[in-house]
Amino acid sequence: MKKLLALVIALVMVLAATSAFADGLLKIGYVQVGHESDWRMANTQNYYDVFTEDAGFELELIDCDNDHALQLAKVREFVQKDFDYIVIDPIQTAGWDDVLKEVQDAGIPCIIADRSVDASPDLYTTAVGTDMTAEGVTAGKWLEEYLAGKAAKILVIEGSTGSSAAIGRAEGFNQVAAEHPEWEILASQDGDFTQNGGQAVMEDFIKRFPEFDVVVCHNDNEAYGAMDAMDAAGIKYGVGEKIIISFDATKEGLTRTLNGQILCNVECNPIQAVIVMNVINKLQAGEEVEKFTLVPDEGFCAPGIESSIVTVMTDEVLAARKY
Ligand code: GYE
Repeated sequence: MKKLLALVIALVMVLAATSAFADGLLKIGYVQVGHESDWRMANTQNYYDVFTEDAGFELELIDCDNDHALQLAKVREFVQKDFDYIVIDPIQTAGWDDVLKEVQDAGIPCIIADRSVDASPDLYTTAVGTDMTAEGVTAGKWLEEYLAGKAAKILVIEGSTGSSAAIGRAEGFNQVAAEHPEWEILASQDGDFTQNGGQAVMEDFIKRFPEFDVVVCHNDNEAYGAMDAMDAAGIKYGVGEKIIISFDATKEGLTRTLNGQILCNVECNPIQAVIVMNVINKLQAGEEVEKFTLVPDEGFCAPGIESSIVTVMTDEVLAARKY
């Protein structure tokens, strides 16, 4: 009886194994940050558009809703299920060593996408993403040119605390601010990359700092929230008024740049899935891949502003925007 049972179990296991590979599709597990912003939704859609069955993939994308513990648990689940590749968009930079080691020990190639981790690069296969610090520098340099020596009181609505996107953008902007004693950063607070978060922080700022000149928002959705708060308080923004700087340069964000509401919008390109797919295809072919593949991006400013740092917005630029 025992022998029969063992035989049945063995048979089931063989069948399970064959059916997993019978379709010939590569199993890709993607732990996505969440659904906090338009940028994120565009990034998720891009993965679904690229990692199709026709292209030879079976994609399981998990929306981790900004929950770091859930993200770790889902990576471990992918390991248990023996996925072919694991793609991680890390909610936060910290706390990755153990789980990356587990993925490595299981022999599963691991790609860090979009945001970065604070772990040794030896612990993952490769990374794909933008340079968030450079984005912060671009915003700072644009402001430097625009203010041309004028003093400014600055408020910052940060992205999610502990994320490389927020850390990098703050670092880059602060590098430029450090060269300007006439700039004063009044406050910097987490708006969690959401419209509601941006609005709540701005409402609070308006009460605490009635006099300010610039609001730096770490993404477009926070900027929309900040605009709602300023509208409600009767505060004007645009050329000659309060200055709004934003990041992401989504279609809606650039619409508001073209119409002069957001004066500077630094792009962060969410269309990253093709680059990740190319990396996977190279690894499949046994080729070497770079440790880091940069997704390039650029900055934009409102019409009527001259800039040597960013591109001045036009109808054509907006029309060509895919996300
Ligand atoms: O800027 C923001 C999103 O990680 C670069 O996360 C991304 C950031 C993006 O929620 O809108």
